[in-house]
Amino acid sequence: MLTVYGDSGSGNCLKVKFIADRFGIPLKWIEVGVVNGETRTPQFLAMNPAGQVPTVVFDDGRILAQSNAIMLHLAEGSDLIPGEAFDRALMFQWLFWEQYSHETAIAVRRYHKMFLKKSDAEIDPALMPKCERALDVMEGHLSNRSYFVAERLSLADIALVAYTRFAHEAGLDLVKWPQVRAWVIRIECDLGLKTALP
Ligand SMILES: N[C@@H](CCC(=O)N[C@@H](CS)C(=O)NCC(=O)O)C(=O)O
Repeated sequence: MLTVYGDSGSGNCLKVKFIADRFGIPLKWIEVGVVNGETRTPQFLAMNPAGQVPTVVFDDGRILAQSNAIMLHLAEGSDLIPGEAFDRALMFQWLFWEQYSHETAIAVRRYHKMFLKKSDAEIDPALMPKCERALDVMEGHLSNRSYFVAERLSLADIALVAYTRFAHEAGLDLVKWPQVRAWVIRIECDLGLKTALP
């Protein structure tokens, strides 16, 4: 049984659930609230000194953090990781981009708006153009394809959909990015999820 320490409002944490559900990996979810500081308790920090969820514990006691590292481990050898080396590198390209240029904009703006309940005026004004830029990059990439890599579902799509499906909660209307909107619904459907889009 995989034990997942996660906040169910977090796209990073939900990535782990998406993969576990897809492969029928039984999991025990332990809710750890980010807003109320549960990632900063001595007990949690002893498990993950970075103080972040998701953090997973395997049956043998080994601990792993970082959503994309956890997904890669759970999906090892599966069709969610391209077998061909260049396609696999492209998948990594999008996983790294998601963490550096997408999650740091859309997830962060959503967090300030939805979870910290800040008004737009209180949120760093640099975040909105960064969010829009990320969606522009995705829109361009999806203009002539249905999936991010190799025209099939991969971890790149799952990593990127985790927060894109909540873009409206960050203050972005995906109607302005129609290819991205259609792709979100496609990936949610592939994952058996009810759409999160309004
Ligand atoms: N790059 C990490 C980010 C993890 C992360 O920032 N988690 C947030 C919740 S989405 C968290 O635990 N925040 C609490 C904190 O940093 O104190 C991942 O992908 O897992």
